[in-house]
Amino acid sequence: MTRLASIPVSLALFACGGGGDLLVGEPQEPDSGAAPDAVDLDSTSGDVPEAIAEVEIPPDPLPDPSPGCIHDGDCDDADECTTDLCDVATGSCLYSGITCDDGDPCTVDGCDPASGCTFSSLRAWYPDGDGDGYGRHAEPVCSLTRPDGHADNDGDCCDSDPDINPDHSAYHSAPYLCDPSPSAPPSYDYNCDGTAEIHWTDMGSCHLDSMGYRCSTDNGWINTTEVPDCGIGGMWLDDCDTGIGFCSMTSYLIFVQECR
Ligand SMILES: [Ca+2]
Ligand SMILES: [Ca+2]
Ligand SMILES: [Ca+2]
Repeated sequence: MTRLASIPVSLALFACGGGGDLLVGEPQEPDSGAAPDAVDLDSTSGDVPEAIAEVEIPPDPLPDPSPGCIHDGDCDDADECTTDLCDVATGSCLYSGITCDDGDPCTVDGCDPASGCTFSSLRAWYPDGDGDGYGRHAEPVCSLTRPDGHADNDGDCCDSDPDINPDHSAYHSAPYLCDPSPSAPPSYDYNCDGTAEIHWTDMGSCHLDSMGYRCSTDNGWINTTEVPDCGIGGMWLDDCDTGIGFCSMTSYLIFVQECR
């Protein structure tokens, strides 16, 4: 009977006999006295059996041990909320949390690992004593919603008079005193922009045209070289008239400079 054998990968070719016989098998001790097992490949079919090899595959070599960090740049935990440091002595990375504080009492300080410190704003609210919608300059209250008696700005320069605020448009010939700050000097800054804006700034004059026939009037301050300051009175040219070859004032008003 023809035998097929599973053999190690190392095959030994013993003989290539005549008559076309091909004997393949494991080497045998020559003095064993026993005929070696052989595979007679002189089969009637002529096919050569396929040898089955059992090969032991050695394991992959172990990766090189990590050399550890050498400098801070070797350490990165991909967290923007930590400071990445290398302990050179041990080769170990150290990650410590950062402090996020913008010093603004009206923000909530936080940290996003992807982007770092975050400061979400609360709104600042200022006390509004006269209820005109404008708060006075003072320490704000920080809140998402408006507390009673507060405004979202500090633009009121007199928080005891609801008529004095940035919306005020009229000019006045007399200053105001703001309670409860009697020590503050009188002010013409009715619209709280920090300045006393003068209302009447034109200088007056009468003009005769080049032909000498027509007289025109530039209304404004006369008999002075400077525009009067707030609350200061003066002559205000009202009208001019034409004579023969001349142009002269015919009327004037007494104005008191207004400011706001
Ligand atoms: Ca106010
Ligand atoms: Ca006011
Ligand atoms: Ca003003």
